[in-house]
Amino acid sequence: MKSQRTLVLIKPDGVQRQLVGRVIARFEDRGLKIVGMRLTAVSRALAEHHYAVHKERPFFASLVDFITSSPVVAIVLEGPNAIPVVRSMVGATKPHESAPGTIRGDFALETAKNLIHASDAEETAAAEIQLWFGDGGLVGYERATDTWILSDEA
Ligand code: FUP
Repeated sequence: MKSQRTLVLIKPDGVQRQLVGRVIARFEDRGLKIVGMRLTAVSRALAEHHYAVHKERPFFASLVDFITSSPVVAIVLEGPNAIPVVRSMVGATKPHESAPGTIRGDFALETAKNLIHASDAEETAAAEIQLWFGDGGLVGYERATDTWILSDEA
């Protein structure tokens, strides 16, 4: 078991549809710890950097337009295997392939409005957390519930 941190973005559609609380509640219910969180407008530069891997894809411009169109909530979650755990809770990229019970499978219908982003690997998580929160933007702390959620080795 490996303690990991991962970046989640509740994208403009999630904020506008007032689903922020319900999405965060799923992660809290699972036992993941919030170690960073902020509501923020997204500059084009930040959006282009975040989605740089998709720069050559035909949907890149609309992806950047969309994520800069309205605020997002950026969150860093911590916990054992947090990266794959959160990805599995988020569901497949295309909502028609997302299983019911996942966030996209329960709340989204279109790939371009699939509500949420989550880091997909350790290297991307580290880079994305640095990009969105920089140095010193996170808060590590003990929760009273940690002993009931985490094993002693965590
Ligand atoms: P994911 O990691 O599940 O968010 O998926 P990707 O990194 O592959 O895609 C990032 C975003 O690009 C998606 F959330 C939506 C957008 N996208 C499209 O609009 N069309 C596609 O075919 C693939 C992705």
